[in-house]
Amino acid sequence: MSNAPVSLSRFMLEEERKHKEAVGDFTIILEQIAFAAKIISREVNKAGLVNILGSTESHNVHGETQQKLDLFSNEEMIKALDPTGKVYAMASEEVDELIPVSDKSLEGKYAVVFDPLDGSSNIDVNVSIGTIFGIYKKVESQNPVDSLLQKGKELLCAGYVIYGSSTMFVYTTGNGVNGFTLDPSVGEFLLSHQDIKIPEYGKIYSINESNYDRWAKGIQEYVKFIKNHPDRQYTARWIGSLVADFHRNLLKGGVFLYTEDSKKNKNGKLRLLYEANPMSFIVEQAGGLSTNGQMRILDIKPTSLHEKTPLILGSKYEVEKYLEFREKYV
Ligand code: AHM
Ligand code: MG
Repeated sequence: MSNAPVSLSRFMLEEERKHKEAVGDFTIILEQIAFAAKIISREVNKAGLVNILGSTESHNVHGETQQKLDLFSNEEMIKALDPTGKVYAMASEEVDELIPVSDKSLEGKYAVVFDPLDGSSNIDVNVSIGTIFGIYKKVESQNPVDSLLQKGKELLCAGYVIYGSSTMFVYTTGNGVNGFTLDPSVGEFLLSHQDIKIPEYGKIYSINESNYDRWAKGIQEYVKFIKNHPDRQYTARWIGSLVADFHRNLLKGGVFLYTEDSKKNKNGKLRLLYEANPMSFIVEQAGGLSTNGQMRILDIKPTSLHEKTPLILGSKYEVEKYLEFREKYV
């Protein structure tokens, strides 16, 4: 019995039982995100076969409008969450404003932020992509947006799903990070990576070095230092898919950076609410660090749904070194 695989559902129920006050609402939301992830995973896997890729306007053989996978994923997330009646406010990378919810959801006690399918430039070329999400408790306010513009440190839960050589669901509720791999034969996520801890330092650095000439001196000097590190030889890895780059570095150790530059990404490229904050909560829970170069990501007070932030996260050593270099070359 003790060797029986632990499904995500069972794991979540056991976690819920640890909280006497829990009434199950939170578990329902997580279950529904996992359900949407399975559907997205199915579509991602067959994307090449059914030619689902292409513009939103294109039509399939039945004359039906085809959807891009990122819009499809967005709808799946909303369709999974809204009927629960538990989610009072939602924001997504794919939707400019607050997502309208049904009347019964107005009674909900939670707010959810998500990037339904991150790394969309990789969809057409069969490279790993992912879903990122974060869950907050609703705040008392007339304006539902206030429930979404909370600091990352208020997150109750954050997670991501990676659609790679296998599909994995990784999440934390502030009590360690656990990973579950989808067993397609039973359609269940099974516990495969218990209590994930990021190594204190790694050998991987992930940054889009094509931006080198547009970085501040401190960033350039940091990358030079990493490349010529006195104690070990680092290697560069850049998939261009945050979930995939982050997932690898979480398991192996190292640093991921999307910094500010003087031209295209004046405030970085990644979004605070549904990219930087959930990943930062996860990395801290795994023993790593996350910063924008000036402050802890989880301490930033968001001011708009889609604001961007420089994001540097990973093993403690490499992130602390980054801060040293930034301070030295102000
Ligand atoms: P997206 O939200 O439009 O998919 O863009 C975010 C992605 C991240 O997954 C990745 O880290 C980054 O963009 C890659 O950027 P670049 O194209 O500069 O390599
Ligand atoms: Mg994105």
